[in-house]
Amino acid sequence: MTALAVSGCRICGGPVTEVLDLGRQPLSDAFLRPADLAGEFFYRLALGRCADCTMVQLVEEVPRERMFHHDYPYRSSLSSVMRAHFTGTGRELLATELTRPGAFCVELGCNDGVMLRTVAQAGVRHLGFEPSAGVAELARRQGVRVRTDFFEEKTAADVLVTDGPADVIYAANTICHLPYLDSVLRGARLLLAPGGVLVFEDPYLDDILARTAFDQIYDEHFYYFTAHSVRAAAARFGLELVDVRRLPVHGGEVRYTLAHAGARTPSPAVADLLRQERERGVTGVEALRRFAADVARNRAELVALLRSLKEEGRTVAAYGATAKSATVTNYCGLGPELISYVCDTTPAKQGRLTPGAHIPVRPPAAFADPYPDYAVLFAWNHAEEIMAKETGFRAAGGRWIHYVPTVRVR
Ligand code: DWN
Ligand code: SAH
Ligand code: ZN
Repeated sequence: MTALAVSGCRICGGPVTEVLDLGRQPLSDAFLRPADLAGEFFYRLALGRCADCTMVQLVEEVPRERMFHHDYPYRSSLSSVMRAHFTGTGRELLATELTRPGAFCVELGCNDGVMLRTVAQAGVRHLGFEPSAGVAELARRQGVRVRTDFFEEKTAADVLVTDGPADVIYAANTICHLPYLDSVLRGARLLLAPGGVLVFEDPYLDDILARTAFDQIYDEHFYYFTAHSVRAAAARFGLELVDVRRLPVHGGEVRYTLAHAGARTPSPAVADLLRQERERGVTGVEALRRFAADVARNRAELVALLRSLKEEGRTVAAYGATAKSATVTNYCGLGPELISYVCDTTPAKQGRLTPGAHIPVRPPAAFADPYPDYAVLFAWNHAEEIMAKETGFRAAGGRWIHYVPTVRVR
């Protein structure tokens, strides 16, 4: 199973112009044991834009089974901010869309049950799709009903037979992971009740560009949505964009709501965001070219800083073995000689080496033992939560290195 070069837009078949090449990259969530080093998988990470529907997407597709399997390490519940976000989301769905007796909620990428446990605890009918068996099992332990499988047209059709139509299909940080979005949207249309909604939230292209957050680009993130590109994709499959809401999580996301075409009146927020996107030029190719220049500058500055700290004999570690950091370390060529180790709370990442760069991952307890002089904040999207826990680092004279939106030492 090698990566597939995509010929044309995965949604509409239109011509895709490549705008940013981030080079040869490993699987972003494949944390290695020493024995795995020989067989490491690589693909070419590059971003393209469809000239016809404006969808920004990767130009190579990694087979889904290579990314999402029983050892997939990411656990949504390890951040208290994200737990609160998803508890709030569950309560909101219960209060707005899941009110009729017998209402049915399907979640794609339910992970460890961080959102669906709230729906399950309310006694509401639900089903999570989660192909990564390890995290699916954690969700079951939270009382969540899970099918260890990929959602797509075929599996959606099965659920329609076994459970009937869905009032809500919800997905966080999952729809953008699915290159076969055509099949997913066909499946959603099939499974949604006439008045049902597909609600999904993913990193927002405008926030990525505005913050030079190039580390949001990695194998799992196949699409980089805007209201324009989502509206166009939905329309091809009989769905309509009826609401949008900007979210502060993960560095800036948008929650999109799709309904059957003509079933709901779009909220004023949709026209507003479409207008903002036109004004800001987010959907054009120029914004992406500017972004590519920003990314190259960001890399040069980060590499120069880390090399000079090394020459001065400073100790440098990192915090948060994120999927995002695979792009940073491999694009910038940062290995253990520049970043000695990275601390992370995820049990399945600890004691392993980061993909491609092979930086050792240690538990957070190792951070203060002793503190490094500098720490690169790879989990910058969780900055507040991490700063609140790690106040001892700065108190001991330690300094954080940020690279989003610009390289700076704090
Ligand atoms: O889209 C995706 C998002 C939702 O999650 C997936 N494709 C994969 C994953 O991406 P990521 O790894 O970049 O996500 P996070 O949430 O930025 O990862 C944070 C990492 O930092 C985790 O490995 C846990 C760790 N962490 C920590 O060590 N201490 C996190 C917090 C909040 C902490 O206090
Ligand atoms: N919703 C969680 C997890 C996001 S990570 C959160 O926001 O934190 C993306 C998840 O999608 C992974 O757990 C992965 O296993 C799952 N996934 C990948 N392909 C999928 C598919 N076709 N259907 C359902 N889930 C899928
Ligand atoms: Zn297209």
